[in-house]
Amino acid sequence: MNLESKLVWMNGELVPQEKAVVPFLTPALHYGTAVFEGMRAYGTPQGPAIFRLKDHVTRLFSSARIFGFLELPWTEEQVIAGSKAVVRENGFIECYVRPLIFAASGHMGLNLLGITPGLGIAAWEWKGFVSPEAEAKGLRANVSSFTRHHPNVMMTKSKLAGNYGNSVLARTESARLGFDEAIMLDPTGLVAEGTGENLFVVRKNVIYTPHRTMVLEGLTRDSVITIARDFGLEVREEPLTRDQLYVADELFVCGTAAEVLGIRELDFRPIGTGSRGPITAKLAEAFRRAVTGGEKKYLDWLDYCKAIVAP
Ligand code: PPE
Repeated sequence: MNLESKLVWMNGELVPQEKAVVPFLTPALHYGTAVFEGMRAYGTPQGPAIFRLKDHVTRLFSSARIFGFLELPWTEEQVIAGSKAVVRENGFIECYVRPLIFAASGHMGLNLLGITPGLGIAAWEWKGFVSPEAEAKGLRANVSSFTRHHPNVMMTKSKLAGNYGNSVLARTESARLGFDEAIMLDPTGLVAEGTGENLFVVRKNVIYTPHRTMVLEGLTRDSVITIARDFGLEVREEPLTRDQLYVADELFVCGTAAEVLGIRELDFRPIGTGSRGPITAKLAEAFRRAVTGGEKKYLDWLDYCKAIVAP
């Protein structure tokens, strides 16, 4: 079972988990009017550190601005401090950290005016995002029958809770069909992303990924692009079609929860050799070294929580 935070940061203070509850008539629960972040703390030689914490918190505030939560009573610095406190005070070394700004009270109308926002930060140990077999060999995926949001329908650059109905439709369908993950196409039919990850193609030693226009600007995506270019690999952001995925040498997805995962099969077509490819493996290993403090040049991606590591 996943270990969850005993202490949750609610509206500026750490409270026991039993007190971090919201009433049934919380607008966010009914309308998906909440924005969130997903980040991870990793064990490093300096104790637990949250990977790209500042960038995640900046994206949380961007999500709030995009959605229209305009006046928030918290600063980015408070959320940074609160996130570190949740990791530290719960005694976590490695965990997933989830800040969420939500429509807490005011009224039940479809309007943010007059709504009071709430902010909670919790964490849990999120192991086994996929089976060990899928992690080692690569995922089996399908192209979803559901289309990724058009950016003028839902705000795809915002991690809006309501957006995730789209991902849940696709992921549930995929699971019921017996796959590990779904790849979503955008409203023009071009490749967008996974349900909770960005997507990459490797072909003839060049790495391709869809441009940022239609997808979430993933921080893992950004980190992987940096790592790949530092290896001297060419990375191109350009439109990709479904059939380009079928003829890839390698495919992989990446995100905070997923980290870097190969795709070994798409729509029943084996990709490349039908196993996780060598460039994917190299990037996944380098990413792992970066997040755990094993790569000097990426140390500034780490924000230490200053917990004492058990001997
Ligand atoms: N696209 C989507 C739609 C998405 O939700 C995520 C993160 C990404 C791309 C990758 O972004 P980043 O984490 O910054 O590299 N998805 C979050 C929630 C996933 C879940 O299963 O829940 C995450 O990975 O935390």
